[in-house]
Amino acid sequence: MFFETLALVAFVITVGVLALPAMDGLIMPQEPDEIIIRMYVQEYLGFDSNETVIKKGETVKLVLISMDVAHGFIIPELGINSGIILPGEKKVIEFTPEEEGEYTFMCSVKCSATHSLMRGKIIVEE
Ligand SMILES: [Cu+2]
Repeated sequence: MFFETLALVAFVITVGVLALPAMDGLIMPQEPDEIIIRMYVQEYLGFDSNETVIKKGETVKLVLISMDVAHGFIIPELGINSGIILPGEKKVIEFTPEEEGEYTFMCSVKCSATHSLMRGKIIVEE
């Protein structure tokens, strides 16, 4: 009986130790980092966060908010396009950068006379 109990205890501990790393992901899922970018007409501010450094291979959530008029958010090189974001609206785009580099983002809606100056960049580092 003693040895059966001992074997059972050893079994339970082994299973527990093996299962722990897997359990960790279940109990505390890794939430991607959020990058909040507010958009205003260029005459006022443009993108409030116009340069962001992120890590290659790590998923991020871009939280895009139009603060005044309708805007859009595109990163042509990454094929990212929010579509129109209406005043006060928020859109979330989740993506995982696969390549290092500097990616220009810009507004895709002609929102003011200086719309074409509305730009920023995301830098993807190793
Ligand atoms: Cu614009």
